[in-house]
Amino acid sequence: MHQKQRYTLTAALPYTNGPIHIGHLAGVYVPADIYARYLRLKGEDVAFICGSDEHGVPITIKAKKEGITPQQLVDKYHAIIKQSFEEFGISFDNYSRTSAKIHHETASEFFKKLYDNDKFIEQVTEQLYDEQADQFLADRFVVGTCPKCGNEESYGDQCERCGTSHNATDLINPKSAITGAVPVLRKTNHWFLPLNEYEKWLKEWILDGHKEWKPNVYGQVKSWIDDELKPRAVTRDLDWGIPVPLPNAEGKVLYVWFDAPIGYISSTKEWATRTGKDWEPYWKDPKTKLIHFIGKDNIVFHCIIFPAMLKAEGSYILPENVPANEFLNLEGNKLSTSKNWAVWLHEYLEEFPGKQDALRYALTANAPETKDNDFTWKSFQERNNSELAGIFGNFVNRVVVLTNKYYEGVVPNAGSEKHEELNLIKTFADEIGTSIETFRFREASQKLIELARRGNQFLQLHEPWKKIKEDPEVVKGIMFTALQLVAALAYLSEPFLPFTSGKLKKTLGLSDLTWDEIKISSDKFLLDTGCQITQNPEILFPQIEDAQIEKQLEKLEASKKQNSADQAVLPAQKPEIQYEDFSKIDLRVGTILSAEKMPKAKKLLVLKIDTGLDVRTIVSGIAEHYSPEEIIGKQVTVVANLAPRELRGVESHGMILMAETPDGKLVFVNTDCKDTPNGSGIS
Ligand code: B3M
Ligand code: ZN
Repeated sequence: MHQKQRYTLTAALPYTNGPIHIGHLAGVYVPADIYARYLRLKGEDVAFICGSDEHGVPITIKAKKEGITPQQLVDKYHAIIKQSFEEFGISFDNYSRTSAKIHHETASEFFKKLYDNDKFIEQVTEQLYDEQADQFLADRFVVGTCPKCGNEESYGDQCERCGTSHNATDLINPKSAITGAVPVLRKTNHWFLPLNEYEKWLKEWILDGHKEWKPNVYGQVKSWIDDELKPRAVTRDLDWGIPVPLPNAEGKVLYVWFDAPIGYISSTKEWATRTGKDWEPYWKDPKTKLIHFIGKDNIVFHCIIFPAMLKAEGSYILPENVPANEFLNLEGNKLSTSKNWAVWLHEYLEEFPGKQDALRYALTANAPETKDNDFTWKSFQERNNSELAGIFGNFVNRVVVLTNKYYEGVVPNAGSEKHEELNLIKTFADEIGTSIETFRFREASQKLIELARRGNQFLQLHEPWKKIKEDPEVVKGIMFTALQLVAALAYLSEPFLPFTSGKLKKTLGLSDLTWDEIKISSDKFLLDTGCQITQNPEILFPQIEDAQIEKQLEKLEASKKQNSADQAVLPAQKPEIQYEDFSKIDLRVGTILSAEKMPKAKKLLVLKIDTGLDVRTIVSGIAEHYSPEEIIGKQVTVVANLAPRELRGVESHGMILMAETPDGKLVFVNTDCKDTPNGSGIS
């Protein structure tokens, strides 16, 4: 009887200040889901835990920007995120939220226990204060230069470039992200976790005890510990968050990175209550393996701060591993929520219905496991069309079609010759399993495709379609073997391609097996002789067409344009003038009567304009933006009393007003005065 190993798997709680994008999926949720699904197939006892991270300054800032309350914001994005995870097949056992009562209770109790056991230092310190906004500045309410790497856009609690976590007062040249004001220092009392007191223990636990952790994680942790750990404030002067459960703590809440990791525990409690389980073994039994799936920007919180909190509390287990991934970029640029430079999961699900596995596979095959990596729509199309459809789908389709053609879908007998390819099933089940267990999901996904490739090679080698006439008995053995390989793909693909696996198991009429039961032996097969497979197989991986990719690239192009519009640096306002100065300008409504290109001057058009006062020639630099014929009859705003000047031998008398869009197009200043005669004054 298999002795179940208990696992608590956590996936970073996404902030509910925006939807999930492919960076979150590649970095955290797809690898975590592959690992959870695999362990379940191994028959282990798995609690796969997540939930929405609903506190913290990012939430307040975004709510203000959207003109809604923080609670309305988190309600909106919690629903979108939860729904999109479900549709994408991220198989959490529980997805909770940190605004839930059970979390407020759990986090408050946790804090109170540390407080009662004198694990905090209470200090009155000088914190950054914005006198204009009349509030203290913490975390993302303040930006400044990172003391470690010089990044000038570091936040108050963390620098996104080097990952360093620091106190806001460590920032150089801090500025309020609310008003832009230079903050002053004002006294306030907070509770600090003295991380420095855990330095020796962290060195022993991680640097000596977990040398097997991924180098990108181990390296970052080592550099922090070497950089000397300092006390970290675990409370804030904010009005959105979990109130500090102490009498003299009016207007203070728990720091979001203190409460959020405790969200894993409260989500486990919520799950246990719903399923009639005991939550404690998942967090307190030393035999349980706790594994945190996160992105690299969360390493310090999951390898130093949260473990120190768990150690201080005393009754919890510590993470067995923290296999953090690096970052995913998009078409060569950093993914960015604020710049809308992202592929949003909920939009993908709408625009590519039924293609969850295509994205799961592309993000796994190209995952940023050891270094940042780039997602391109072209590579996404390639992975689906050449690998999933071209190798995996092609092999399955050939075998299913031939089985229907030769045997009306009934699995033939094994034939006299035992093909060695049957051994591939155990070999690949073991190799894929090892890759998954060591968090090498890219490698594991490529082994799955390799098994399908070997299936195609087996068919090419034996060419059953040529032998069926003169050697039907031999063909039975070939097709029997090929069918076992297809069945193995149905089982082994489940962690990576759960939707495909389900369809294929249905096509083949397969029941569920554990991972070890997949490893067939000489007398126990996956598909027995006589079994009936479907007569009309579903195409597993429809082609992704160029037009679909083009549409996505156009969407990104539009984001880029919008970004340049948002970021266009407007020229400074010109020096102030008096009304008398302005009243000298004579603006009139005019109409373009004719237009022609100025010879040898690609930018200039020679216009005849009826100004109401006269019909005059005005030369205008709009030839690269408008053709002569398209502007005849157009009403324009004319600067009528501008002194005439000669341009390329043509006397131009006046000017028409144009505006420039962020991408440099010239547009007519809107004189929508269709009932206004030429010559009417504009003021
Ligand atoms: N909300 C995710 C982030 O930093 C953060 C994770 C919390 S896990 C306890 O984007
Ligand atoms: Zn930095």
